[in-house]
Amino acid sequence: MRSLIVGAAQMGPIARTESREQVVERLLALLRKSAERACQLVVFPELALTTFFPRWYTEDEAEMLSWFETEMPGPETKPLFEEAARVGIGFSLGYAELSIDENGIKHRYNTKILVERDGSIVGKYRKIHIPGHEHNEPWRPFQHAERLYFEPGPEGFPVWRAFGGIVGMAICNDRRWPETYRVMGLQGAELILIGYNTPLHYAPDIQQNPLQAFHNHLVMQAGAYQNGTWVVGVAKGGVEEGVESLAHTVIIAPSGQIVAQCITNGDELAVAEIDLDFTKLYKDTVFNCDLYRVPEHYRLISEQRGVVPPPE
Ligand code: CDT
Repeated sequence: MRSLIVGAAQMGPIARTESREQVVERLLALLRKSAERACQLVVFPELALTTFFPRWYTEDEAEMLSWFETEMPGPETKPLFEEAARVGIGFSLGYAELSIDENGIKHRYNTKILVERDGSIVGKYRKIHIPGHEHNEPWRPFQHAERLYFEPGPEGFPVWRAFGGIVGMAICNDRRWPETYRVMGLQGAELILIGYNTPLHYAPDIQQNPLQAFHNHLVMQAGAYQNGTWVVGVAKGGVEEGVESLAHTVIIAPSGQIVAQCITNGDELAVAEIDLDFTKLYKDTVFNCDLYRVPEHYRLISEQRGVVPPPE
């Protein structure tokens, strides 16, 4: 048995006025709870240092960049890294990243990092499936302008050897796309860490609103089962700046079963001891990819973007 005790550190709302220091205090409280429960790895949500700012459209670059981190750790996040290393707990943290390339061009990413128990960053994932819209859409009760704030990550879906296993990451809307899990599954992922901010109100089709919790679990349970991997899905939930977001944080086994979950909309820790060897039961049997996959019949998945129906 390759045992790992994992904490899913759900967060309640973060107010627009809440400072990074105040948010880091909340993260530290969750980290200390994780230590009390012997966690070796704790997973925080998407954009865990700020309110979910894509709900506001802006054309003011300074206002936009005020939500982004230029270094990690920076002065406000350093206490989290230090305390995690002191208590020997690794963590995964979502935040908005401003990166400046060798030509001086600014890139804005929706990013998630994996930090080992000694405080070193072992991996960085930048969100690929950027949902919502780029332009102001005043007909909506609130905006979901992620396509204004973020460009898709250029590095695909890497996995890392860490915490005694093979670990990957994904961010929010990524979890709805089966390709996300499969690309990591084909690299042997045994544990996929996901953070999300999911408003209950989906403006393009409000019939989906009451199904948000169902769809959330449906996609992550399917991704876990079909790839024989553990999945940890962590929400920032509750009513944030007037917008209600889904909670329903979960830890899911390679069988697709939920083994731990949060029951509130606020800061809460769900814990499970997971056996990374349990992945073999699925990876070596029903989802033995070497034996059963037929990639020559899957070419459309990577060659084509949209749907092309047959001629009339
Ligand atoms: N943060 C994020 O990716 N949220 C989306 C909302 C739905 S699309 C507007 C999600 O997939 O949950």
